[in-house]
Amino acid sequence: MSARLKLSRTLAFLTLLACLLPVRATDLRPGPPQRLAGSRPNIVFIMSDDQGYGEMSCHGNPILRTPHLDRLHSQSLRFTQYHVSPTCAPTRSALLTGRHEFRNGVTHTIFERERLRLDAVTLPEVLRTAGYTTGIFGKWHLGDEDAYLPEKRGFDRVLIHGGGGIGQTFPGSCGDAPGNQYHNPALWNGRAFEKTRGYCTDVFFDRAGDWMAECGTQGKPFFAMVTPNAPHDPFVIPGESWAAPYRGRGLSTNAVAYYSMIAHLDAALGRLMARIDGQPWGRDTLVIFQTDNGHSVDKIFNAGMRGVKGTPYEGGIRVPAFWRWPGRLPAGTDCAALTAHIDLFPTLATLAGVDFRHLHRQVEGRSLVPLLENPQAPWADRLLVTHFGRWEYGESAAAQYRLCAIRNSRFKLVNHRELYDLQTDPGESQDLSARHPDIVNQLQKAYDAWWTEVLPETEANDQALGSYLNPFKQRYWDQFNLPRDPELMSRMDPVMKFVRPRGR
Ligand SMILES: [Ca+2]
Repeated sequence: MSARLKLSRTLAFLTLLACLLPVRATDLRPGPPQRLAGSRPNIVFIMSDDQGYGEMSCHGNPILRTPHLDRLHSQSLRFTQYHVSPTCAPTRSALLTGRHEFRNGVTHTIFERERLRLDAVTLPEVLRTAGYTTGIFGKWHLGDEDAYLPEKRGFDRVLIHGGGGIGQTFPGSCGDAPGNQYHNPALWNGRAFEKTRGYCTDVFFDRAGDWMAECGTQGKPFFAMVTPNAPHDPFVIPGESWAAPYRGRGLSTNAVAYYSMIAHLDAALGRLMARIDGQPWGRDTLVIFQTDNGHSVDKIFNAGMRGVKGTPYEGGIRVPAFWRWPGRLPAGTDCAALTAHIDLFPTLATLAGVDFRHLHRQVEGRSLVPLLENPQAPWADRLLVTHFGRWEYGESAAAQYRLCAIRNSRFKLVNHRELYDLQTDPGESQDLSARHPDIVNQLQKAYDAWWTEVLPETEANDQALGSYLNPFKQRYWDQFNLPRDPELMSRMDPVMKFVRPRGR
């Protein structure tokens, strides 16, 4: 029996097992009369960076104030059990391809292991076949070499920083323009760098809004990805007035700055929403807000969840997901079906009316359209796998059971040994593995089969030797005819990727 067949049989058994368990009541009320498939809305997809589920007042944060996110929340259909990967590039690759990041070769956020493999078909490429114009404003983080840039992966309009964050430098290809900062960053527009003015979040939101207004007047549907790097570290306060409300509240210095960055992002989001709502095409526009992983600042409000960014616990991977489309989606409604980032691709392709059946080997996610039409619609149970990745070079085998999880809508197996019942214990505090050895065993088998199947997909990027200069720095130095900085160059030697930390 092939590994794929074994895996599919194991998954079928587990799905049956899950269906026999009391998952949730099913309401079969009919959905709204308008069908959504092929309705071709404009799509504005907004994703902040390292903002967790708890970083908004509508989710109970006792300190942070986010009036515009709260308003969007009240206007949206919310997927309350929506899961992403534990870190940045992995989530982005899954969103853009509809499959787990490891199948994209993405197992890290640096070291060429953030590169989205070139034979993957991306969401904007598919949307373009349906007549969409596509744009990205913010963080890309799926490869900085020429062939990997968003203008080569389906985006018509580009305004991005390099690497995983503004100003970063890593060995090999991952890194941003030299000397870049959160204020007044130089950004890549697909042809050259533009020296922008203002705080990065404002630049991304406002330029996205300008572009949408252009698209809206042309009567062509558009797909805009607005992916600010905030509130990812470094924690740079946008201005003292944003930080002042959070001082003297018992927060760490980092937490004050972190909250100030989110409050500021909330205002930028509000400005963009006002622009959308002020346009005649606004009602034909689907706005989606989510974040890319849990928060990175420890010891702050976390909505009752365990873990932070980089962990397989819910605090690392369960994030907000708001879908707003006036008159077409129910407002102020929660949907608790088990959903994930891999569902975005098939959902948006379906809304755009694209036939993507030829991509059945790529797309693992499910269309959420039945849930958009009726949040109580039947939703078969499923298995989702999480793995942190980031093993040291050559040590993937040892990482098999490190910071990983496999789950259905009720049970979650963490690190191959801890079992949690998420329906009764969303804080993952009581290990039930001794009580349910049969469920542990089945989930372990499914996980092992998955690991065996996906690991070979990760090797090309693991083995790749990156460039000797970060391409973003090289382009910047060339464009502005600047001398190369020897100190920065010493930090880009790609061979460092293969050097294990001392003491190991
Ligand atoms: Ca992130």
